Amino acid sequence: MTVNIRATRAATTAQPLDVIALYRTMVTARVTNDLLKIRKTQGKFPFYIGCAGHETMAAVVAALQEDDWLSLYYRDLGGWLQRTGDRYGPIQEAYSRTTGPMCSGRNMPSHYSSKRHRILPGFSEVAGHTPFAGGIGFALKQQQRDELILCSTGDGGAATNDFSVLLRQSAVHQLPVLLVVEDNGWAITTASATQWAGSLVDWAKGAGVYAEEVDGTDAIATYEASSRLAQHIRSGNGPVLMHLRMGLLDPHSSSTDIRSYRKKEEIELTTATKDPVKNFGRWLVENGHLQEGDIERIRKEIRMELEQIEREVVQEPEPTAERVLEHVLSVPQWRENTPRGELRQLTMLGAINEALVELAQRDPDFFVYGQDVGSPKGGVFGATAMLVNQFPDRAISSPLNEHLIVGIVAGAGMHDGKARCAEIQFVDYHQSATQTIRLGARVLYQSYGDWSVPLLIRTKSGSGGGGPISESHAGGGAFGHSNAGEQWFTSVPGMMTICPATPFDAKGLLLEAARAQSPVAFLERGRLYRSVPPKDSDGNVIAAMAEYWNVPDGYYTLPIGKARRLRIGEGTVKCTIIAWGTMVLEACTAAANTVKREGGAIEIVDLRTLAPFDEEAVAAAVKEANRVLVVTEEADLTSYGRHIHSWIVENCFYDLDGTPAFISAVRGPAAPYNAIEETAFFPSAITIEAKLADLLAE
Ligand SMILES: Cc1ncc(C[n+]2csc(CCOP(=O)(O)OP(=O)(O)O)c2C)c(N)n1
Repeated sequence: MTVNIRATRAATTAQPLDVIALYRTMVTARVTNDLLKIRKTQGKFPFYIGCAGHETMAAVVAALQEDDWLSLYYRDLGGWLQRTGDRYGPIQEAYSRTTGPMCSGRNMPSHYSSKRHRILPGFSEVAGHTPFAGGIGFALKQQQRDELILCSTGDGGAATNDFSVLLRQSAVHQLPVLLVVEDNGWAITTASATQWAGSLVDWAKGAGVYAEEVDGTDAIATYEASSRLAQHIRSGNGPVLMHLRMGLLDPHSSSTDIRSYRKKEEIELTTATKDPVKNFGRWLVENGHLQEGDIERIRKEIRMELEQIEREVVQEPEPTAERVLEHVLSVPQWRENTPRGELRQLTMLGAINEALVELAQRDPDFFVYGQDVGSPKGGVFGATAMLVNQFPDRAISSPLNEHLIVGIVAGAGMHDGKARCAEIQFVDYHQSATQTIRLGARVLYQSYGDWSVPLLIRTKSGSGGGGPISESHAGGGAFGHSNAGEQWFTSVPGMMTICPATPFDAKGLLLEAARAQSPVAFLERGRLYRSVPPKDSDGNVIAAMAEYWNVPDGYYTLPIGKARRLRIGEGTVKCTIIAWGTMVLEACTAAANTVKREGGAIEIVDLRTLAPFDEEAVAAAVKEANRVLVVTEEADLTSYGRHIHSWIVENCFYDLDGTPAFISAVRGPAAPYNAIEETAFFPSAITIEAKLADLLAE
């Protein structure tokens, strides 16, 4: 039955609403909740977290358009049902069946997600989804769409850094975002008074986001407010926060005993006054839309339907063990191409500048987002200077918040499946964004291939502040500006890590990385930004490397996951050095000096892609040389370099005639600023040459 809501309350722009359909959806949510709660108790599956008290989210979603986006949290079964009409999905996920539309049985129940229905993946990390929602909002605004995104979390979720990031993203860029805080008074056992000081509405308004408190136990009031607030956003008035006051009718989850932390009287009062399904049923009867007897009849009907659905679902297949590694990572299929453009000698910075302009030329939606990137200087290192010059609106300066940057770029990528570029000034500072990066990398696996997060993160890493490698020391990057960084990204499943050593590779790999569907960390070494080809100690340029300073004009790509094998000297290969980034240049110098003195050849395997690395090339090089040295500029702790070293020990042991050697930075927290101490911190051509001498003498 359709009711013109305008007639029920004054001064609202709400559309006519089918109140009976909405009621049935809310009852379906409650009955599903009650059924699954019991099944968990009966030991049918290990965990359940419910929606009882939060069914009004169906009314919030009902007030939106079908093409609006949703980013829901685990209490939003009502929102799921209202958007999708799918009653099977929640039961399939509870029983972890492959048919589950959210995670194909891979995640706990109640992690709502559906690309088809524009529902972003939910995470167990409370409010972890919220920075991604800001990115969707950013893309919607960039593309001047009439759509908005609803993003919900609990009162505990409102206290997270992630939610503060969403608030700031929304406020600073005036994004079309409806932030909903579903305040049921509890975050497990902690009362909401602990989550924020004063008023949530005032907090949001102080940040520049219009906010209202709404009675979330009243479906009609919630629908009306949602309609009006959605209209506010759609009219270009910026984001809105809706503080929805509700009650939690069940314990936190199937793992929590409600009586252990809540008083009997409070539970009874909540049940009597804050049950939105009961309240809505009463309203429907009082207003003549239903008879008293309809309430129980509808509940029973729905219960029978759900039990039938459950009988079908338990017959559906469970995942097989064989699929456990499916949808971990999506590496772009490289299309062979021959660079045809004119060759020019460029620095790595020049090559990166060109790649970003190429990307902007080829895709009107591509942008670079990060601190200072939109200034005429083109970011602190000048990597976006050409972009600013040629496409000023595609180099967008951000607030000083790396978490915020990653959320915007990741969410914008999820919007249409195309990577944009986040610039993080120094890799050390990506750390506030770690959770968002890890979650982004997990999405493909978690959603069993439904969602992916194309996200290209460029960042200056390793020694050096951008000066030429020919400088006598590593550049004085010191604490906060010289971490290598690979140890942070290569340990994230679902992520690629690239670290070029030459301008030619930097351009070709950056262009390929922008095609990826999984997140990519693109590590740009500060000492390589303006480097020249390496030389031996007599000042002779090493020809095998020098050619990679010649960069073709125009578009070309290089394959991700392929190393380059460089041979220095002639004759038998005495040793192979596995390196990447700056250490490739240092290794070239060390190798050139060594073969000049001792004859023969030394091979350098420039990994170029660190994850997934080229196992074939490493194994072949070790097999040929029978001696290996791994060089990394990471500190000597658990590191990516140690991983490569251990892989060689495990997989190439019988090809080795000597101890597999390893050189890294020392086991210190970060490179000191003073040149003498800094030089002692990092490996260099000198330390590599000394190690080679030991190795060849073995
Ligand atoms: C980042 C993070 N910290 C802690 C937890 C453990 N945890 C799970 S739910 C929850 C409470 C969330 O409370 P709230 O946001 O108010 O939502 P509610 O469950 O009350 O609806 C906590 C602390 C988690 N999952 N994620």
